Amino acid sequence: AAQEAAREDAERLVDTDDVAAAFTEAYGREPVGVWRAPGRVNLMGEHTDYNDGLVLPIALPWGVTLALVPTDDGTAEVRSAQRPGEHVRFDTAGLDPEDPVSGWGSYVAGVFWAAREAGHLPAEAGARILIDSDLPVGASLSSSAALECAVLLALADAHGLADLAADRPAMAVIARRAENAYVGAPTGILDQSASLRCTEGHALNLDCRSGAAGKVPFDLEKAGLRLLIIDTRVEHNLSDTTGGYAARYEQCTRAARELGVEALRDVEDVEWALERLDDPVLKDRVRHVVTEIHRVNAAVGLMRAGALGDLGAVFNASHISMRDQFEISTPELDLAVETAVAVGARGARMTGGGFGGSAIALVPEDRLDRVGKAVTEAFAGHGFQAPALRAALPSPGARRLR
Ligand code: GAF
Repeated sequence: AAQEAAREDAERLVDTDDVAAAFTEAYGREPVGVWRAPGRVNLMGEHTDYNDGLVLPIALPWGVTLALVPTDDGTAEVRSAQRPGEHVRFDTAGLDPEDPVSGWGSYVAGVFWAAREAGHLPAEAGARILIDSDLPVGASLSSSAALECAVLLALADAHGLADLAADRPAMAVIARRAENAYVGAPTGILDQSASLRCTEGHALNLDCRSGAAGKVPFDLEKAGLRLLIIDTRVEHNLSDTTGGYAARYEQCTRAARELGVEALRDVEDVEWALERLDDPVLKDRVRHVVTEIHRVNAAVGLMRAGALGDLGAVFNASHISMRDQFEISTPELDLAVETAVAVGARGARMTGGGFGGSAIALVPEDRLDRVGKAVTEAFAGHGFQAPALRAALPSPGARRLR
């Protein structure tokens, strides 16, 4: 019962009217609208995006909801229900990536900066914003991208930037630029694309080089399956430029240079590449990226064939590659994956950037409770803090709610 209560609590969604009402209370006027951008889990294709490769995310039911009023006073004020008392204020024209707004406000300021840099947002465009979220932070479920995308979509709609509002791929590029150049996290295009371009009931088969994307049906209910998200509650931080994420980015770039290819996407024959590299670490990184891109194609093929249960084997292979070749897993993620599979999941893998965060498990409906219970018990047995468990269906991408 406690586990059920914890799951229901984790699945509680922010109410649209509550966000609008909180805005009115904070600013003394009604918002012009309410927007929402979801988090994501990536089903396959990890650390392939910045190698020009393929990814396969779904949007989550959880995300960032915000209410906004556009202004033309060149200032922005932002409040968050999660951080009461912290009022972020900045002049929109004076934003400078060399001296960024600090803390969570930097994601919001970064979007203003990047939208202006791209020539969409006039200098005097400001806003009053109230943010609420039902998406955990640091769980590798893309809370940063959800915040960026919610702000950008709301600005595009409320300031009448019609060209931008009609172009989701262009919006993803701008939201990524906010994160890379303003916040300073060297991430790829996966998370922003997922939040803006995913559709309900489908995974997004995205080619990160061309930006082309296809909708892949992912009908878990028809297949009698559930996607269990196991949040280890070990927080990861991608904006740590000295950390593991940035190191992987650098290693992949170096390997591509040594191989004389534009990006690791261009390696057609993994043995060819391994023969040409000396550094055993770079060999491992290349093996992961090249095989992971093939696993995206394998997963898409199985999904299109309606063979969702068979995805499990591809999940398992991907996890082993991330654990052993790319070295981005943690003891908690490994335990979550191994336990889930041992008690009946069809397959499991860590998802997102790694070094903490969440794993996903493909679980037959009638084994969902058993898997959740076994993972919780295994964590307790290892002295790890209790994981947060959520079952998710592929949900709609970013949208205006009212
Ligand atoms: C993080 C990054 F933000 C993405 O760009 C992507 O590289 C992912 O890790 C790993 O696939 O979410």
